[in-house]
Amino acid sequence: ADAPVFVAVDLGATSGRVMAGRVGGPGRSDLGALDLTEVHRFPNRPVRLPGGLRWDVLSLFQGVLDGLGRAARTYGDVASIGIDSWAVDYGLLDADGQLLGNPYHYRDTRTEGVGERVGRTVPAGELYRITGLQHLPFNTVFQLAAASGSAQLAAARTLLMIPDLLTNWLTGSVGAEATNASTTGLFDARAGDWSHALMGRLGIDRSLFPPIRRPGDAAGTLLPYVAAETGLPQSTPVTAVASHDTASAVAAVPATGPGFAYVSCGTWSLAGLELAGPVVTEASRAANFTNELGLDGSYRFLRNVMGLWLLSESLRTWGDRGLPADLEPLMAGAARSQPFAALVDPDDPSFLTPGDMPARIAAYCVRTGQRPPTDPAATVRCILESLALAHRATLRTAAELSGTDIRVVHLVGGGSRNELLCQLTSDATGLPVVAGPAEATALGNVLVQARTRGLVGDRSDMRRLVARTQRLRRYAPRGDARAWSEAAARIGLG
Ligand code: LRH
Repeated sequence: ADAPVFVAVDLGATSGRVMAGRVGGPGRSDLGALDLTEVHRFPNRPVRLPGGLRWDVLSLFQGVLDGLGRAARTYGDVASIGIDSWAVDYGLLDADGQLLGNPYHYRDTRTEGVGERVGRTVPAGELYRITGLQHLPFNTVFQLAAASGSAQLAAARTLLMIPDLLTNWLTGSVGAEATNASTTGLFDARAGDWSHALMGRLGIDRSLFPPIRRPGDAAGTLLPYVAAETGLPQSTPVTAVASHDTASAVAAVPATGPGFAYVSCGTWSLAGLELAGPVVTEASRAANFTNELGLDGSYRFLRNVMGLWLLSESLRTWGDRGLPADLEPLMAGAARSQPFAALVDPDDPSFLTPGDMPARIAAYCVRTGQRPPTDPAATVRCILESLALAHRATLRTAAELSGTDIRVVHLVGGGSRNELLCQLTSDATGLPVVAGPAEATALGNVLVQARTRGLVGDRSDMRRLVARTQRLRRYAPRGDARAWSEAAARIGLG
């Protein structure tokens, strides 16, 4: 018989993917095998309504069903299905279990200034000591505070994070997967469970939050209408994976020893370390480092860097204007552009919401006394060098705050395909960079499912398997370390 097929549904901010993964199994190498095939890919296009920016969650679910249908036609049965997506966003269900409206997009502006308001009830330092979470304006706790008093929230009986919502539509089961729950700002990082005390103080109804389930837990089998629509047997199990995409990605980082840092690079660059326990010192709060729950009780000590969002929003803007917006020639142009001509702090709040990114970058440059980039290729150069500088600053701070030595940087996710970004990250950090796999998130999703069948062991086993089977690229630091230090100082990332 062939190795069992595991289906990973991975929803990102710009596209959704349904992937089929095979792990080990009879007739395959004793050393273990791991391969991943894309079954279906569909766009994720948020929609602006009078009430704000929303996810088109119905079209995402249709994309999932289409992908499952294709998997059924290609493979017959599948061993199990797992769903992961971006963090912090949620859908609300009414007393009949029906979705109340389209989930808000975390880039919606309704949370502006809400963090400060919440801080008057629970001071930021206290919130941090309980949740270990970095302050991001869109953390679920702030979204709920922004929604306070709304008719929708009043009618809500259940809150489901995006992967849990789609799991509910596939199986009818209701649960809250732990890694994603840890990004809400309502989760006790040390206890590994919802903080009912915090909910009470903030006037958030604790009965909205379903019981926690852990990666590897069963999450039900397909409802009859899903089986009919996809052609998969009704008995097909859905498995809770590390449903926060970053948790799945870091689980599949192909590190083969200690002393590694990672940059999970896509729409965001999540840059940091994996630790055995949370670091919730005043210094880590001041540096805005987060402690998100990872697989098997590990912690991701990291900071969100604005990531390739700066590039994708720029490409979108140029495309809308009829300017050349093909990535390849722009990357070639960026590689030839003058180094360090213009630099930005990628985490400047002006870059967070959708809009004309090249104009915002130019405005940042003017504001900081720099000559703005003169053409799209120079803008791309500015974005990539600035990201490399933010990776450098973030990893240095992570090492300092946790007392760890970094020997190698693993750059995973879609950004690992960007050779210039990988090289610049190596140059800026002065460290070797191992790039890939680009689909680390889907691999992490598959591996957690495979583990429930005993096909792979603990985290280090998973990582060795990824390292042995996936194509990786290595970059060594080049260039002038002093020039990078000076560049970092120019934008306050020194
Ligand atoms: C990356 C990610 C990240 C969160 C952000 C909202 O996709 O999950 O870890 O901070 O989306």
